[in-house]
Amino acid sequence: MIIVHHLAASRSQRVLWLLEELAVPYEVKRYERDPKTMLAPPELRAIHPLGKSPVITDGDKTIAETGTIVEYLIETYGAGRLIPAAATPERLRYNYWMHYAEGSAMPPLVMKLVFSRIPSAPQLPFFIKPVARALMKGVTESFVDPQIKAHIALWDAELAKSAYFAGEDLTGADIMMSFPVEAAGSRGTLTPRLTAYLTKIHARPAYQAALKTGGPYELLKP
Ligand SMILES: N[C@@H](CCC(=O)N[C@@H](CS)C(=O)NCC(=O)O)C(=O)O
Repeated sequence: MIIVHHLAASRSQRVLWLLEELAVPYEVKRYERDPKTMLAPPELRAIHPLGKSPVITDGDKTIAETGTIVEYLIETYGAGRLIPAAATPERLRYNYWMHYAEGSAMPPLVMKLVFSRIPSAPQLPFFIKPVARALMKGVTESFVDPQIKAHIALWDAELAKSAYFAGEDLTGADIMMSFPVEAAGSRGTLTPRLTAYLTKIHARPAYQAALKTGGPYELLKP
């Protein structure tokens, strides 16, 4: 039985969604975030040394990193589903978005969240807080926000070409991209096309079933 080590309101929601799309049985072990730091609890380090989520175990295998998990599940249990045929233009798009989601899209979104929290960090002396606030605001407005805007424009242009990120069918690339699109949505304004895309994937029975097994899913906001 596959066990998903699932951190509340996190990237691991994608893994539950994928397992529901593939109709593969799984168990969820849910971990709650520390309410002050919002970090994962130390028990997760017993599963994988970094203590991040998602991690899955499948028999004697322990697999971390969402992209690796998504590729593993599709290769092992997909029987050709959710992946375009090899050596097609769609397969290249699939590979690109599969790796881009965590490699390029998430860093500025995480930066925005972290920078927004620095000025209120309890460790910061009170007289530093206004300076930190001004600094973080400056960096966010001059560097992070323009990057996020460029990423959003890239997603919008891709979805102008086809219904999903790697062609006319839902694939693992959409499962990977769902989190950056949701995270960008919770940090600012998406285009109408991206909003419609989110509405479409959220309406899928497998997405809804994953919400039930994963528990409340409200993304952290800056
Ligand atoms: N690139 C990794 C990122 C893993 C990651 O940062 N997960 C977050 C959940 S959104 C986490 O565990 N945060 C809690 C912590 O860092 O303690 C992946 O996609 O698996």
